[in-house]
Amino acid sequence: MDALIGAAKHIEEYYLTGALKGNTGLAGAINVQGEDVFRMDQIAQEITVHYLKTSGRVIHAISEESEEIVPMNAEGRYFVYFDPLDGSSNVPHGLPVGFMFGVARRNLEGAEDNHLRAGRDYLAAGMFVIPTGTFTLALKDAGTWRFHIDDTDEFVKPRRMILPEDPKGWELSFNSANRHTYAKGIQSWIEQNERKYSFRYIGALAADFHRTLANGGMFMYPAIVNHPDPKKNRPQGKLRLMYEASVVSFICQEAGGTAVDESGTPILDIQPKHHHQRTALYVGSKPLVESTTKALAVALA
Ligand code: FBP
Repeated sequence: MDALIGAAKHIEEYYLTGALKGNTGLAGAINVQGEDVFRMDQIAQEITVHYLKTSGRVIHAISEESEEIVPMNAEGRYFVYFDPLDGSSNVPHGLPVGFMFGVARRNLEGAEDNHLRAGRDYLAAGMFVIPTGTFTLALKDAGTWRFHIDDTDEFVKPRRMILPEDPKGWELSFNSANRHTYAKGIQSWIEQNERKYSFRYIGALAADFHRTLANGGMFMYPAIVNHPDPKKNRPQGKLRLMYEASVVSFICQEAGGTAVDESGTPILDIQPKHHHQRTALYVGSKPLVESTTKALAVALA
């Protein structure tokens, strides 16, 4: 955990001085996801790999910014799945981005097991919202806790995070520009529900979910199945399962919430077939998430 915290602090330092040092631009490369890579993505990746390797505790890692699995320490005991800088579209503006991670233990007893773990097998998951100095950490069967950085650069004052049950303060978070490309069931769900809740969208999963966790409600990135240009459809979803969706779903579950994919399958039960596998995501307060699953099922019936 010290390595992850050290990496996050270092990334935040670079992010805070990004504009001054000219690091907010594109790096002129395309990543495995087919996206333009920002210089800050590369910096965050290099910093994280350095800290995890130096810890000596990690056997290998999976990162959004690395096509292949990143080998680390043969004697390592943990797998780490991370997105070193989530919400890249916010980088040029110095707006909130996230450093997200999930941790699973290597199987020391039995045969060498594969690293493709379902979120349910994670031991811990967390996210730093940069540059806000907040760290949210969930530990298996031990809840979700939010820490704040103090003036000695230490994360302190852990506060237990439980999703508020009172729907009065709940919020909805999704890219409204995509609404007409969603499945009919979700389009009608939005029409029936959007006036009941405030709408908030920062464009970075870590930052948007950070709010959802505090105020309740739901963040969703549904499958895109009705795009006027069929080539732009994304029936498998946009967000990545192992280092984005499973991370916020693990954190949400430990805070009393839930998360599902387009078919209503719990995100934490999805066994990854590939380390950059994508998924649709509905995460947040149980009543809202479950009502989207019903709406999707009704529309399909
Ligand atoms: P990366 O920036 O790490 O690729 O993450 C994907 C992401 O930026 C999420 O953080 C965010 O929720 C979503 O994509 C925003 O997508 P869009 O710009 O389509 O709303």
